[in-house]
Formats: sequence, structure tokens, C-alpha cells
Amino acid sequence: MTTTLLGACPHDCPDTCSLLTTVQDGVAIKVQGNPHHPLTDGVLCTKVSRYTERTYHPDRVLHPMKRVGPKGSGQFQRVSWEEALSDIAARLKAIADTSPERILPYSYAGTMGMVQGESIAMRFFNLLGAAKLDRTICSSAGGEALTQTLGGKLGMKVQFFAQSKLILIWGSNVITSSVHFWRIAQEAKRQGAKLVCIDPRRTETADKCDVHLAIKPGTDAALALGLMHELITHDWLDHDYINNYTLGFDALRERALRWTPERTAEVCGLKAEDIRQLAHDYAHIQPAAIRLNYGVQRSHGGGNAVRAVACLPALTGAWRHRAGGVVLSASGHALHNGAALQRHDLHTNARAPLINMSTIGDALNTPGLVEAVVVYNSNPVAVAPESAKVVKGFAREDLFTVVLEHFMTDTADHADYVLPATTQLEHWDIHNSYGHTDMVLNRPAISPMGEAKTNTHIFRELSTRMGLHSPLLQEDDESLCRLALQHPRNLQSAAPVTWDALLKDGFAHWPMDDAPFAQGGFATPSGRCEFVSERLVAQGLDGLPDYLPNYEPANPQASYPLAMISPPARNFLNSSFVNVKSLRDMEGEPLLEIHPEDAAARQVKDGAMVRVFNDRGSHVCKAQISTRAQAGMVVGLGIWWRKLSRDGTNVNQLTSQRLTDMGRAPVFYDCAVQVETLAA
Ligand SMILES: Nc1nc2c(c(=O)[nH]1)N[C@H]1C(S)=C(S)[C@@H](COP(=O)(O)OP(=O)(O)OC[C@H]3O[C@@H](n4cnc5c(=O)[nH]c(N)nc54)[C@H](O)[C@@H]3O)O[C@H]1N2
Ligand SMILES: Nc1nc2c(c(=O)[nH]1)N[C@H]1C(S)=C(S)[C@@H](COP(=O)(O)OP(=O)(O)OC[C@H]3O[C@@H](n4cnc5c(=O)[nH]c(N)nc54)[C@H](O)[C@@H]3O)O[C@H]1N2
Ligand code: SF4
Ligand SMILES: [Mo]
Repeated sequence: MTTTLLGACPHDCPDTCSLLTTVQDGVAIKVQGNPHHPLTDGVLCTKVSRYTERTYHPDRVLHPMKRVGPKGSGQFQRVSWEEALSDIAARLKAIADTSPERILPYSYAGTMGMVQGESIAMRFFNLLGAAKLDRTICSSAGGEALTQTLGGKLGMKVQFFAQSKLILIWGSNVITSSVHFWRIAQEAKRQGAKLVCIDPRRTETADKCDVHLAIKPGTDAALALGLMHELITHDWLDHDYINNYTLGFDALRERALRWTPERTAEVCGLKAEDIRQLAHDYAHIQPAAIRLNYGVQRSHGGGNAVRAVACLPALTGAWRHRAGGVVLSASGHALHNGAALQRHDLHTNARAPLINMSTIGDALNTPGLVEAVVVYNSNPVAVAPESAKVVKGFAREDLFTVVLEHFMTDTADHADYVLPATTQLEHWDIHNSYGHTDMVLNRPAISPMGEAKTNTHIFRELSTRMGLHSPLLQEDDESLCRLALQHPRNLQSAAPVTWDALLKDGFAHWPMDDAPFAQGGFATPSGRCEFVSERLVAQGLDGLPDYLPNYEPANPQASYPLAMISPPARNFLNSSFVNVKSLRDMEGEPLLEIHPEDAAARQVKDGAMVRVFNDRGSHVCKAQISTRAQAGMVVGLGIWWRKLSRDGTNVNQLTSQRLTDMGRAPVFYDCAVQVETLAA
């Protein structure tokens, strides 16, 4: 018998596609895009088109596994659920009896689902009084910056980019990381729009835009200020918009006037005339829209950069048109009830520290801070910065580690127990998006593989065995999906998202104004677009956006002269899919793109093995001589599994645990290295 079921792509990708899974005699044979969801439009990326290859992968962890060799060796033996759960519960309870705050949950966006993400799991750790995780690894610098400027993760409705006449794709390789946005930009291009890509790397997206500005990494705030200089000196401003809907224009004006095109060009590594042209275009080609993305906020001044860019549409009044403005994330328009799912009010342990996931390396090596760590939906050993410290921490013999996973990842290799988790085809979930403003429901298409259990089920079982008997920990997955809709503002809305619509169509639109800030109405304390943020001033910080140089800029005189960035590879999703052979074959092996001049200066030949190194570590990979990398900058596309590389490391062996100016986020793209050829 053949059936089709509606689902949601679980991955950390702004597109949050609606899926259509074909099931034949209980086996999922095909995963396709839902043709009725306007943004998915029947199309999926290459990765998720292979979702069945991942689900039925011969290496799926299908039984609880207990470690029998040294940490990291990957030697495990199969045990029963009963044995695994009772031992884990006993070990965690022994810690929780005296110091629950020494138990750390470590999770991120392996699934973006609200139920298999942070529902029962979060309630469990909250009731336990565990350490709190500061969830900073991806978007918190930009998120904080948007909050200070616009009042939240708010912005344009992505569909309307199709009607824009000028699109700035700023800090994003959308062909790789948001292919459905690229389809919208293509639609705009067919209607005559000009596309400008602002990216230090000549990406596939840059190749296909009308203009590529190969900015130096970490200098976006300077470019935004330079554009403001031109808008102000030529009076290409919407004074009415500025007067009525913004705060702090005079102060911003004074700062921006220091950023002449010449000074901006010098800092950004661009031509002054290109900056003048971009400012002219931005003021004259309307509607003008900015697809800002997380690539700009992974360096020292990342928060300030997002603040500076987010100010631009208020200067020209671009917000007046629904196809004008900016969007980094629009997730703040959703009206789901996250608080009811997660129940942070249950946490009463005042001793619990807030542990930054981006500095997990330091946290695990701080004596007495963490005694047990429970990892789900994340692979920190591969994705967190400064791997040497992360590995050392996870290798601690006195650390009790439980990992809920689909595969034996680099992190799972360090676990005491690995518990088999279900994939998206095997469980219920409900999703918001950070790229669009629809909610998407995921129904299970097949029964759990092997002995796999849902994350929620595993935490329900652990709580019972640890004597946590709250009914809140026993709510079932479908009820949790429904609960996500129980937000007072959704219930009171004229066009609420309903359970019936989700069951029937697989998705529903959150109500939102077409042009959310056409007449101000920002979610900031002043209700205005805050060029000056009093909240930042109150924290003793600069209230205006400014350019903060990278911690580790390219510098020919330094011992580590090259700037390295490590953005996503097209056929992986962070470290997910690296073990799916057909996708790994497309990526080949870990590569380092290096500009011909930098290669020549080091006698590096194309295809040669090189050692990339700095004081934090060293990583061996294959050189690819390419002008995709600008001179002075190398690119290591990520995020490879350490154990699938030449020398058991990946790019994060080189990245640092320093943090951004806002949001306590990592600076993955602010990292200086040296490169040398390896002797054959
Ligand atoms: N295929 C694929 N898709 C993904 C992911 C993946 O791993 N693979 N990851 C997902 C996740 S978790 C996220 S957060 C999103 C991220 O998606 P985006 O935020 O859209 O960013 P990326 O496409 O990752 O690319 C970042 C781009 O920023 C550029 N960049 C680096 N430094 C700078 C800088 O200082 N200034 C500017 N202007 N640009 C810079 C890089 O060269 C790169 O092209 O993508 C998601 N989608
Ligand atoms: N150098 C460098 N490092 C980076 C980045 C970069 O650009 N450069 N990007 C950063 C960014 S933006 C992000 S978001 C982080 C991402 O880091 P992570 O959120 O850790 O993402 P993944 O590496 O995809 O790992 C997710 C894991 O969750 C598992 N998983 C998926 N679904 C489920 C489930 O339902 N249950 C359970 N138990 N497990 C599940 C998957 O099998 C996978 O191993 O990496 C960051 N690291
Ligand atoms: S990874 Fe992104 S583009 Fe691919 S199916 Fe999922 S949501 Fe769609
Ligand atoms: Mo991310």
C-alpha cells in the first residue's frame, strides 16, 4: 500500500520546507517538497532529497550503546534500554541529589522542531535545577542586534523580495544555505531587479549576482556607515520617516559623516566608486530590500555590523514598501507558545550557572563546574570552536556523558551511553521558520527504526526513573504540538493558526502585516527604529552602531597572516549529512581554498596537502587554489566530521573561543592562520 504524509524539514535552514513523504508497505521511499506550500513549491535541496538515504543508513544507531573502550575510541557494546536507562538515571540522580547544577544539557538545532527540541527535555532539566545553557552558537549576536534596533527578530516577509528592484544579499551564500530564497531572488531578477552580493568569498551566489563586492571579513559595519555617509551628504533621505519613526538620527549622522567613501574603501578592501555606486543604487532603485544573513555576525563586531545594516532602510524609508526593508530572521512574527512547552518557571535552583555553549571547551575544563553532560540535537565536538579544548573536556574520565543521536558522531564517540533517537520521518513535531513566517507540522511517516525512541520519550523515561513525577513530564507529543498553538495572541487573532489547518495542509501562515514598519511601529521601547539604543547605553556600551575591527584580521606582518573563514558546504547541513556517502562524494574531502598569490608565496600546489595552523592547533587538508578566496584570506568549507578527515581534525581546531560584541556568540570567521605545504 502506498500513502503520502505531510511533514516538515527538521534542519537548521531558513527555508523550513513542507515535505511530502511517500510510504510503501511501511517503508519511506521518497521525500519530496510539498507543491502546495508556496515557498517550498515542490522543491527540496539535494541534501533532504536524500533524506531516506540518511534515515535508512546502515550506520544508524538502532540500539542503546554503552562505551567499553577509552573515550573517543568509538568502542561500544549494545545494551538493553532497561540497563541503559536505569544506569543513566542512577548516575544522574547521584549528582542531582547534591548538586543538580553540575548536570549540563547541551543541545542545539539538529532538529528545529519545538517538541523534539526543547519541550520535555527542557522541562526535565528545569525541574531538576540543572545548569542553564546559553544558546549562542549561531545567531545570538545578530538576534541581540536586531532586538536593539528593530525590537526583535522582525523584518520583511520573504515572499515580497520577488517584487524588489534592488536586492542586497549581504553575508549569505543563499544558493547553498537558503535555496528557496534564491528562487525568489531569481523571480525578482526576471522582473528586472539588480542583485548585489556582499561577501568576502566569491560564492556561487556571487557568481550569479549582477555585482559582487568582495569585502574584507568583519568590515560590514564600516560599509554600512560608508553608505550612510553617501545617503546623508547627498540628502538621499526620507526625512519624514526619520522624524516620525526613528531615534537618534543626529548622533548617527555625526558618526556616519566620518565614513567617507575613501576611508570606507580602505577598511573594507573595496573601491570608493563601488561604494558610491551602491549608495546611489540603494537610494534610487526602489523598492530596495536587504537579505542580511548570519555570515556577517561571526566576527568580533558582528552585533554592531547587524545594527548598522538594519538602520539603512529607516534612512531611505524603504520600509514604506512591502518589497523594501531588511530581513535577517523573521521568527519574531510567530505567535507560538514556547514558554508553555519549555516551562522555565519550573527552574528554581539559584546555584545553577549559565554556561555558554560557544565556550564549552573552557567550561568542561573548569574544575568542579560540570560533572555530567547530556547532549541531544547537537555535535559539539565537531561544531564548537577551539576543538582541542572541547575534545579534552569530553575526554575527561570523570565526566559522565549521555548522547542522544542518530549516528556515532565525533561527540557520540566520547559518550558513556549513546541512545538511539528517531528521525523526522519517525516522530511528531511542529516547526516555525526563521526565513519565512509559516508554521509547519510534521507527522510521523514510518515506525521508529530498530529500538529508536523519540527525545521526548527518553526524557519521560529518565524523569520517572529519577523520581520526578510531574504530569508535565508525561505529556504526549501530539498534545505538545497542539500546545504550541496555545498562545493568547494566536487564540485572539482574527486569523489564528489552527490545528485543523495544520493537519489538513501541513502548514499555516502566521498573521502579519505585509509591510510591518511602513508606519513605524517597531517593537523597541521607543516604538522607533533605534539608531541609538538606550538599552545599550544603560549597559555601559556604545549606543550607536560602530565598526569594531576583527580580533584576528589578515596581516602580512603577523605570524598567522591569513584570515580564515569556514562557511557551510552546500551538501552538508552543519555537521549533519557528512556521513551520507552520496553527499560526501560531492564535497570530496576537507579543502582549503587559497588565492593564487598566497599559494605561490608558500609554494603550495593545487591539490597538495597542506597544514593550516595557529597557536590553537593544526588541521591537514587539501589545497584548492582558487580566486573564490580573496588574497590574504583562506576558506575551509565546513563542517566535516573530524574522524572522516585526513588527520582527525576539522576547521574548528583553529577557531577561537573569543566572543562577539553582543550576544556572547562565537567568532568562527575571525580567525588568523598560517598555511604550509606538507612534505609528500
Ligand atoms: N547547505 C547548507 N545550508 C545551511 C547550512 C549548512 O551548513 N549547509 N547551515 C544552516 C545554518 S545553521 C545557518 S545559521 C544558515 C547560515 O546561513 P547564512 O547566514 O545565510 O550564511 P551562509 O550561507 O552560511 O554563508 C555565510 C556567508 O557569509 C560569508 N561571510 C563570511 N564572513 C563574512 C563577513 O565578514 N561579511 C560578509 N558580508 N560575509 C561574510 C561567507 O563567505 C558565506 O558565503 O545556513 C543554514 N543553511
Ligand atoms: N567553523 C564553523 N563552525 C560552525 C559554524 C561555521 O559556520 N563554521 N556554524 C555554526 C552554526 S551556525 C551552527 S547552527 C552550529 C550547528 O551545530 P549543531 O546544532 O550541533 O548541528 P549539527 O552539526 O548538524 O548536529 C546536529 C546533530 O543532531 C542530531 N539530530 C538531528 N535530529 C535529531 C533528533 O531528533 N534527536 C536527536 N537526539 N538528535 C538529532 C544529528 O544527527 C546531528 O548529529 O555549528 C556552528 N559551528
Ligand atoms: S535543508 Fe532547507 S532547503 Fe533543504 S529541505 Fe530543509 S528547509 Fe528545505
Ligand atoms: Mo546556524
